[in-house]
Amino acid sequence: MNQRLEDLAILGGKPTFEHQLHVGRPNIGNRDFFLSQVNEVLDNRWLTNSGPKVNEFERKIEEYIGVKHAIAITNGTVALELLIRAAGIKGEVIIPSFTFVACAHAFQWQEIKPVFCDIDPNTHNIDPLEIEKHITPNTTAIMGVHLWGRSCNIEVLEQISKKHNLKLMFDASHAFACSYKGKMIGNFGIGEVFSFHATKFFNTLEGGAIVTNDDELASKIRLMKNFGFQGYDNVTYIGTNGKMNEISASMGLTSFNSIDSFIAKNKENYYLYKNEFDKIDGIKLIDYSDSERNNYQYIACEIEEQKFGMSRTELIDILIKENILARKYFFPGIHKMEPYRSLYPYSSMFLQETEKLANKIISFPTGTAMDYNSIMLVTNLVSFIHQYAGEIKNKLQEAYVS
Ligand code: T4K
Repeated sequence: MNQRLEDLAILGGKPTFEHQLHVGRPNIGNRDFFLSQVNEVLDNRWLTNSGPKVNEFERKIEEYIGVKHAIAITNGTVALELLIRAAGIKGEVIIPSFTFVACAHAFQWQEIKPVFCDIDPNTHNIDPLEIEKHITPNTTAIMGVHLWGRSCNIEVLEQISKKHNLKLMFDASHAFACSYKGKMIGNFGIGEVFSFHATKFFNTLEGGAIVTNDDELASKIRLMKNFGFQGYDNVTYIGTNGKMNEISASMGLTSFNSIDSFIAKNKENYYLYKNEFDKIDGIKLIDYSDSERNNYQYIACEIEEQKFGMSRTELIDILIKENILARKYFFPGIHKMEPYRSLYPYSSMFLQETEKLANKIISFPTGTAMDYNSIMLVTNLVSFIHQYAGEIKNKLQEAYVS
């Protein structure tokens, strides 16, 4: 643990961690089970195209979420594109800017205009009170993103979409195994999308799923993810290749076996971080509601520069030198990235809360790769940095000038 300023790696000391700590370090379930599944896949000589592992994985998701249809897809981004296209969303769609860039790409890729709406600073999710000012005659849909796994204000979004005859869909990439008012996420809107990317707490290497209770929409997506084939030689619809392969589904089945322990570990990590960060002025970890099911997969904090003593960016620069790869999810906001910055240059006017949050958010490493000792080292270091923030900044300034 750093006792002196000179011990900080940014000031010439040895990094706290020999190896890098990552925010998205994958959770790996039972290796033997996974390898036995892979062996079965190889023995079957059925590697993709709705094989037995994908079918089993889809039925497991349906059962877990209590939803009628789960369609396993190559990744979360293609899943979004497919749901958007199958639902006939066109023109303009209202989405938050404070999220991962794929949320906008999935629309813009299909020449649908993403219209960026501000967030509620308390929830980090799309602010329902801001939505109506963005509705135009071209608006056809709203997409909420359950950021950090905390659900959007679904009830109010349903009211708004109903009032204006808009489709409502959700990006639930962060919210697998989470609930809203006791009902599992995945049951809302016309459909919802999960990401099972390696960095998600529940992974299929790469992967995603579309879940819906709409039979017609589900059949359409099943066709579209397989080039529109309805049986051999018969294409009935424009489609793409969005199929999950059998090895990814095997990883999904493996992740299912450990899902409770992954969540328990994330929860334990979350409360360790919370306990320590609550003692430090100027750093606030997001809350998860005790009355909902949560996966606790993000240790997302806000840094109040005045109280903490330095900015989020200054803190991250110091942590990276210590081999703690904390991230600025989701800086700077999609509207400030290309092509959106050039296409929609006036978006900033409506995104004050998004911009404020993007400048103070920081995500810390968690998951099964983190243990008690490493979390205590991280939190003690953050506490030390806070305590000596002024001195550290002066020393960095001196080093910069000389
Ligand atoms: N919607 C939302 C709200 C999303 O957050 C995402 C994805 C999507 C849609 C799209 O879903 P997918 O098409 O991805 O299924 C990462 C992930 O790549 C991305 O899936 C995720 N959101 C986003 C929040 O985070 P990057 O650019 O930060 O990834 P990268 O490569 O920097 O990895 C993050 C950290 O994890 C690094 O420190 C390295 C570490 N890592 C990563 C991988 C892949 C490992 O330790 N092992 C690994 O295997 O986007």
